[in-house]
Amino acid sequence: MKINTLKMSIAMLLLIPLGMSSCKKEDMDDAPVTPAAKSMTYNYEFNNGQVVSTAAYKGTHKDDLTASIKVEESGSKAKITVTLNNTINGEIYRIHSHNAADPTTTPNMTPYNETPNSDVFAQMVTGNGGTVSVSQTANKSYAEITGTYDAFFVVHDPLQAMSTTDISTYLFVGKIARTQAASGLSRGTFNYAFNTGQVAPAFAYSGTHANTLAGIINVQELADGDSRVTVTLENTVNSQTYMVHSHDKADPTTTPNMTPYNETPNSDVCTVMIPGNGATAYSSQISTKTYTDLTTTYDGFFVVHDPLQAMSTTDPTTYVLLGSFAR
Ligand SMILES: [Cu+2]
Repeated sequence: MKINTLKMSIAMLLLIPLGMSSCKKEDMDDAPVTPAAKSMTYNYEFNNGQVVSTAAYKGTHKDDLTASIKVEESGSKAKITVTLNNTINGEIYRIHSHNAADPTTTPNMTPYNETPNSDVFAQMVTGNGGTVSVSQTANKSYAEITGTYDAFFVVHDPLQAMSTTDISTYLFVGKIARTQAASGLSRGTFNYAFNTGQVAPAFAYSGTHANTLAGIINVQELADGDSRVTVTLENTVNSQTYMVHSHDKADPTTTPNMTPYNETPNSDVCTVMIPGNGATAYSSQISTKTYTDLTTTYDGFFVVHDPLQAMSTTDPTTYVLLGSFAR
């Protein structure tokens, strides 16, 4: 009995402050409260083959573009806002919701209707070099859009003819308004300063090109095991074309001109031309080598040839950038 009474007293003591605070709370809650409108944001990675492994984006758009979809409850409807980051100034991006479909029933065996669902989302937005957004209020509720509506979010490439069947032309593809599974695809960034003799003092650049030029290699792992290699050059000379190569390293006692590399570039790794524009310019290609191979075992030189003098494959003092590839 005594023990039970003591327990009750302790319990009552503990309850008193709780009861007091809950009284206060009730007082404050007397004013009517509007429930907050629901909202969810979904992030999308660039199309590196996450949805269809054989259809990673293959085109000339830079792969640092990212996208997000914000769905907001707006009365009985859902307002959908698509935001694109790192857009190209002046290019028109077509952004669609394509309803999912049984591929055995569609004209070209696509797992979606080729005609976008304009009652949900079919918009275009003009890039500005940075972040742009475009919105549409769908004819469906927030719960439908985020729960039962089954469609693909597609951003078409503005830099090539629009296709509704070739997924490798899609900058983004994924189920609309659903959390995207983490792809786990690797991306590496490698920076190169102007060639002042970092590889060998005797190789330091000699010529008239400004030494403000710098380079970046991005290696993006693709779902099918290939890689997308993108080279970005900063402070390029306008109207000059930069030849950008990977030259496999080689034993100089075995090469025709005793170069420590093969004079023929490796076209499966990086052989691109970058048109200078007075600012930042880039180009990319697909390599059949894996991300791990390119960034750990592949042994080559990253070479940017000087566009302001005759190209030489034996004289490294004509190289404006020179370093080990993807290291
Ligand atoms: Cu070369």
